[in-house]
Amino acid sequence: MSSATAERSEGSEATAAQRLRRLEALQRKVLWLSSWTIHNANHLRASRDGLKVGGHQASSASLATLMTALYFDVLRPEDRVAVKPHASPVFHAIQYLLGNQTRENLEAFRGFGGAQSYPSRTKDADDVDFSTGSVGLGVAMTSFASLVQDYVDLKGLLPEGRRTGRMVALVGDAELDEGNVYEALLEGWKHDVRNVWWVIDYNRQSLDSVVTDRLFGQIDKLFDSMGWRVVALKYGKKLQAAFAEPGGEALRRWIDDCPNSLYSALVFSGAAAWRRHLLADLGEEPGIRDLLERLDDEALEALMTNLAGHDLEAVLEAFGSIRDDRPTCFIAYTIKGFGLPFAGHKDNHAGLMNVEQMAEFRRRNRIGDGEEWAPFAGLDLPEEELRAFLDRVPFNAEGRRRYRAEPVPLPEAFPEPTGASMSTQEGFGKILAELAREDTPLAERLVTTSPDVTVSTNLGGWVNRRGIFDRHPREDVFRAEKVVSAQRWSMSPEGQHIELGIAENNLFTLLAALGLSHSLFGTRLLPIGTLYDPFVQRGLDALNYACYQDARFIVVGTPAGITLAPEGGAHQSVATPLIGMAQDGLASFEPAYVDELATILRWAFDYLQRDESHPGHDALPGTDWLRDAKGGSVYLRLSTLSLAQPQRRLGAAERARIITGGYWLKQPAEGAELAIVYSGAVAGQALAAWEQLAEELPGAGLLAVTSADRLNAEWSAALQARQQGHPRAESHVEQLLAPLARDAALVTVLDGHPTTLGWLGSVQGHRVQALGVEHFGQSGDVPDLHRHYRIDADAILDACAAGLLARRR
Ligand SMILES: Cc1ncc(C[n+]2csc(CCOP(=O)(O)OP(=O)(O)O)c2C)c(N)n1
Ligand SMILES: [Mg+2]
Repeated sequence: MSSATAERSEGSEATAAQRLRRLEALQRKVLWLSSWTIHNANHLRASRDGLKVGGHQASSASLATLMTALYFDVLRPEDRVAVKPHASPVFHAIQYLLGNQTRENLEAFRGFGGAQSYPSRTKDADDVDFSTGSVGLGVAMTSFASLVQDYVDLKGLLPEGRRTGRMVALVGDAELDEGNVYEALLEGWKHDVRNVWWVIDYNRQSLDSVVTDRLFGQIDKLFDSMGWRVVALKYGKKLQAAFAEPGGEALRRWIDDCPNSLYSALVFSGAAAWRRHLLADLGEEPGIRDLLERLDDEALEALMTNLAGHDLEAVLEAFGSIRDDRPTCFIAYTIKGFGLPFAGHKDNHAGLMNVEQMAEFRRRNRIGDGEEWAPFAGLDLPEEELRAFLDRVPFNAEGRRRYRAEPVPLPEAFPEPTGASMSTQEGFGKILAELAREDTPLAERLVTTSPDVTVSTNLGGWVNRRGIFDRHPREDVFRAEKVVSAQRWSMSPEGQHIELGIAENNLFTLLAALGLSHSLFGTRLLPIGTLYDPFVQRGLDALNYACYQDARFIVVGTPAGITLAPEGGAHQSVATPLIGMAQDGLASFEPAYVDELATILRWAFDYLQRDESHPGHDALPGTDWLRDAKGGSVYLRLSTLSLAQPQRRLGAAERARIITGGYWLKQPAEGAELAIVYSGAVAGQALAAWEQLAEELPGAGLLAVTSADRLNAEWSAALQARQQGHPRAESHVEQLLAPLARDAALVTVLDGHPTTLGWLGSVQGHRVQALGVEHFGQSGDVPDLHRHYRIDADAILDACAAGLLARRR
């Protein structure tokens, strides 16, 4: 070796040692800050409601080392991370040290407007990549985010100079009990996802208890069989060294065989308990007594708890060893509560250090009074050195990592399929097939996905023209073999439909990832997902998760309701209109006619792309209840029942009313005694009833509700505005119902739960007869079922009679 090379290698070794010391110092600080943040929230903020504030010191401690290594060394700005929900305090502490989080927010942890209990894209200020909270969902999200990254990258849609990154999940070991994780794993395998890291915080504890020993052998195999690399991070450097000494092999075997529960109990109990068990079990092994005599209590504890997940050097080595894009699962052995007084105790999940324990912890960390939030207090290294190190952290090098993307321009009008009779589902298919023909910016950014119901939800025409996305080109074998089929399913990186297996959780998680592409990757996508409406409930938590993160997508539930007659009870959705109304971040529509649908779709693509900079609508001061300014996602509940289409050309004002949620299909006379109100596919029945009634009651109205959700939201907003001193605030639905007599009867009807429209009576104080479906479905044909559930024209007329009668009483 030349002397210059020797010097250089000595130099770089010195640097590696320095790096380790700095990271060790920061790790201590991260553990202190995360523990203190929780302590402060529970003990130093005055409680006004007697509720425990909570927070998870033990779960946080478990990940302090791994997150220190990742954020301060391994991660790059293009990487995206889902942090285990209960390690939120560690995340906030790290961002605080990096200058991205304020002390005020930490002091207000779990308080109103403060740092969030669980990392939140929408509510936290410190650059959260993926929200977490409902366990398992953040994990799956990383796999789908990677699929979306490939989708935009392989199409050349990433903005100039932007690099692809790793999608990293920091996973609590008990999260692996959630089925959605395996649904995502399998789907990821089918799509050959790359660049995913799942770092499992294997502390062998969940909320209630210690995880079964036999589990992890299986999990290891499972990842392996899905094509993942599995890296076990089991023993730290101290233990590795001890294993090389006399008696080391026996010691290793003993730890390997130690049941999870016993190991956890000994971690909690400390040195005397370790000694007792080791002597009893290994006392006769050469070298063990020596070892036990040589080590004082502190050293023995440090050795026996030296799992790799708390050994920075071992962690850095493991992360550093990965240089390709193969999905990798790190099983990192850790200790729940590591470094804290309740380490290893099975009941520590929600445990908090008491005041005495915190005083001791403070002493060990050399934190003086008033220095609790000081970033460098109590550390062995000079402040300037650490500051300089933090200034050069690669992850933070480009500042905030959230992107914006310009909205995709939309055509002025949308295709409006014509035909005397059509269902909304058929109309949807035709509109998409029509959009697929043209090379517009909209068609380029549109991406569809469906869990094995692509054809039966009418996406076939779109897919035939735009193809299926696959990282690798694959031919359509049936087509190559000249088997006649209406479906052309060629697969390539250019394809614009992502075909999923039957797993609605995956559909909504993928929509979450596609719908955040503008923010995660700087490329705007306009995603549409389709599924059978009853199975919205199957994916509901993932839908909620997608909306909570403010992902932007259109979800189409079709077919819907009992109008899916022969399919029977389990396939007939009842509650979904209420879900659509109650789900925040989701504007729901149930159009009856195809021109309404085209109007709504055109608007939806615009609504999807709005953000705070949108001028919005200022009719209702003091509230953004309707989200018109900031936008959101859209849910369309569509039907396969063909309806005679009105022959009309909608004007701008009519279109605006469709978007606001309702319009008079038949205008009532001033002072009318009765109106029929309908939503969706029962339009035909409502119209038939109205026509019969019109002979006797010529002034009766027929109100089409295209969105109970938006009508209701705007009404709520108007009420709130008036409560807050804006007397002129008024909503569309109030204006709609104003012409009716004050004591008019309303008969509402839809193929779904009657409460969806029943509230309309409160708007002007009208009496309501609310028709709809309240019980599980039946198989049958549509006339049978409409009659059975009392949503046919006859039942509507009965309700009108009852309504008029009640009025006269
Ligand atoms: C879907 C869901 N169910 C239940 C909970 C409540 N819960 C929060 S943490 C937890 C156990 C987590 O254990 P693990 O993932 O091993 O994390 P650790 O705290 O051990 O690091 C449970 C059941 C939740 N957050 N989400
Ligand atoms: Mg655990």
